[in-house]
Amino acid sequence: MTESKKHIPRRGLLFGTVALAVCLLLLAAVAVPAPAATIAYWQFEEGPVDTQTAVYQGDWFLDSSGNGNHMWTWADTTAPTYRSDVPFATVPQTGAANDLSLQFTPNQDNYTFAKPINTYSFGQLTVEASVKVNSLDGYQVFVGKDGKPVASEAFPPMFVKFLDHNDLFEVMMIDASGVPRLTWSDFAPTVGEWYNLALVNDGSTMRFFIKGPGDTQYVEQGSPVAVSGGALIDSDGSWTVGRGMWDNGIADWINGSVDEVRVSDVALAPSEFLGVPEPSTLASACLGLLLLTAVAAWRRRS
Ligand SMILES: [Ca+2]
Ligand SMILES: [Ca+2]
Repeated sequence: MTESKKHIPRRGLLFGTVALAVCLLLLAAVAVPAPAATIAYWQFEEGPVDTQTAVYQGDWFLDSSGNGNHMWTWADTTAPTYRSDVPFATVPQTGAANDLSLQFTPNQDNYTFAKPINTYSFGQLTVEASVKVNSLDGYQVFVGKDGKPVASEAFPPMFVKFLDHNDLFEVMMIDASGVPRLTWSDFAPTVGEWYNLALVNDGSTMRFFIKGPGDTQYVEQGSPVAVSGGALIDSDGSWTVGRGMWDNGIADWINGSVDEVRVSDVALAPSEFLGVPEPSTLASACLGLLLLTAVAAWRRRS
């Protein structure tokens, strides 16, 4: 056996050991069971495409979390339209097909009428939504919660919003101490493009992330905001898609599209957001690499 041939298996062994160690670390990270965190998840897949629902004031916009937080719309004129225009054809985090989104024009909305989520107490809270604006005019709330829980404030409990005056995204939660906490995007969205938004609050800090066109990851916006007493003030108003509230009146209808709205009662990590592949996908790729390494080592020996 020549000197070089003796070294090949050692190099292979070293590489294989390092690969195994990395894979074991990855698997250990993903083997931790995920908490039962999803309180509502509206995917808007009911369809059919290019139609408004004919079901009013009845559960139609389905919550796939299993918690029964389905939404309804008030009347034929308030129903949004299903479109095949989606932020992604497959949800990166779950691998689920995503065929449809909802397109809204002003005065169209859906909401959780008398559903459990309305009174759910959020010590921590993550709100995710994929959104698109068709106009930079008007204040537009993609996802909101109805009410006016603090008498001295015009704010509702929560919103994910587009601001007319500076064309930025704005997110707000009134924390459990009764103080509205706000932060903003670092950029103005482009009309007609999808943005994947995530508002995360662990009960002491609120953070805002966006994955926009061309981004491979979510990018944090602004700076973390300190909150006090818990993520969200308790209230009993509906969760809304397509409009919000201001000073206890319905307001801020959108001219745009919304898809994949998920509400969680934990502060999700950016690796857990809907718009990125879940870590177990990486672990699978790692195992594949390990297998290839083993096969290559076996071939060199034989
Ligand atoms: Ca969808
Ligand atoms: Ca504007």
